Amino acid sequence: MNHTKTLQGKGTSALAANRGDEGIGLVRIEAKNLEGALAVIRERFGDDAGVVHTRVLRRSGVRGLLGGTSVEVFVSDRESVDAWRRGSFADLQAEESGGPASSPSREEPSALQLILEKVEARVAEVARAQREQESQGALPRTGLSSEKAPESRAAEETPPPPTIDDTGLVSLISGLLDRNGFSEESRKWILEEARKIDSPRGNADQEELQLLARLHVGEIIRPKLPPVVPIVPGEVGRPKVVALVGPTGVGKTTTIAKLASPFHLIEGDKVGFITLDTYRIGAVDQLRRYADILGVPLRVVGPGEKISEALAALSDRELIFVDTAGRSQKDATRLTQLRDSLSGIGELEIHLCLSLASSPEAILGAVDSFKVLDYDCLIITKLDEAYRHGVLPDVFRNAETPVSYITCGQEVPDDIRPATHQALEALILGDR
Ligand SMILES: Nc1nc2c(ncn2[C@@H]2O[C@H](COP(=O)(O)OP(=O)(O)OP(=O)(O)O)[C@@H](O)[C@H]2O)c(=O)[nH]1
Ligand SMILES: [Mg+2]
Repeated sequence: MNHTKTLQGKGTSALAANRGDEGIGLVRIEAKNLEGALAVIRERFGDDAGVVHTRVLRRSGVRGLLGGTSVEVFVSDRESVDAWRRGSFADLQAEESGGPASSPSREEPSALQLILEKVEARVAEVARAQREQESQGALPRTGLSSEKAPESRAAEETPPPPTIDDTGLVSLISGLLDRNGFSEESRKWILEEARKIDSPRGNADQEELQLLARLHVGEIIRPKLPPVVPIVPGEVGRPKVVALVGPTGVGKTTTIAKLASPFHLIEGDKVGFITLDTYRIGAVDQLRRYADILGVPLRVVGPGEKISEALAALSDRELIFVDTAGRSQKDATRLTQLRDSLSGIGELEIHLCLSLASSPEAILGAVDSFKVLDYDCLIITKLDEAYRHGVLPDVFRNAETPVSYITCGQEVPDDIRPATHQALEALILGDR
């Protein structure tokens, strides 16, 4: 099914298995930079490889948070590359020339093309096999016996492979939406779009049909994805102030520690912490422990105290994270108090943390009730604890804000990644 297999190689390079019977023989190489990738290509293929596609990837792990990148190169043998260029993959080539590397729209169409190519090839294969069978095996009909030739009897007993037709594809898409917990509202508009799809005709196995359905849903939801924005530090004297807000226990304090680590330890940015959470017993100690481990100054602002004093004390910082007490999305009074306590900060970026492990009702409730704080961004937390992610299209539609980060475990600082369109799309479709 896959036309490209990647084998993890040594260091930063990962090499792929070569062409299989059914594939087009793409080989994927990932390296720190283009130079490294080309060195691997030369080593493995000499001059016999053609580069089909390159793009810049964000690196995983903590460094990825800071915009660390690697380069992904797809190569194939010259013969295949030439064939592609002559054939329908010319479109893919044209696509490579423009747009940002992280743009999701440049990735999936090629995957879609790959599977459509394969489905078409299979249709041709089946037709050829049928023609051969007809010309070789069929017994002459005598007209005297009602018994059928063995081959034609076998053909009758074997059920035909499923055919791609519009209704079949739509029902597969509907099943996919069900499995991923999409709301009625999301199902409605996605299926409406799905019915407009002009499906390819032909035969395909179940796995191919499922993949096709998934690719189509990806194409439908892609234009509706929110923008993604990482945190960008300010400067000494004018630090960026970022407050994390959200319902209780969604991971605000832990996420601050995860976020602070790469900025402070890797980039050398001057980071500071302020906590407004003197409400929960142990909350200050929790952040203080992280502050001590990281060597980051912490200021605690108690009830009635002025946040401006804490900000003044941290004016030599470039990035200040503000931890806040978890508030129930149903508690309008406390949400208003939280808004008031943040109002003393001049320029402020508010990130609303939403745990995917919560119920869709609780998540959407938070999206709505925290609007009183006029939040700027979403951070999706606890991806690792969630079973289904189909609430996300509703979240994005209702919040109407960008997404900054996704957290996926309890490990500080590793279990966090910057939001990307690819990650959001995969998430909605049930990946982790
Ligand atoms: N599985 C998982 N657990 C997480 C994640 N982020 C945080 N946690 C855990 O969730 C629990 C609560 O995390 P906190 O950071 O204290 O959450 P909080 O939002 O600050 O909580 P309050 O301040 O009480 O509202 C802790 O046990 C964290 O380790 C995540 O991405 N995945
Ligand atoms: Mg907390």
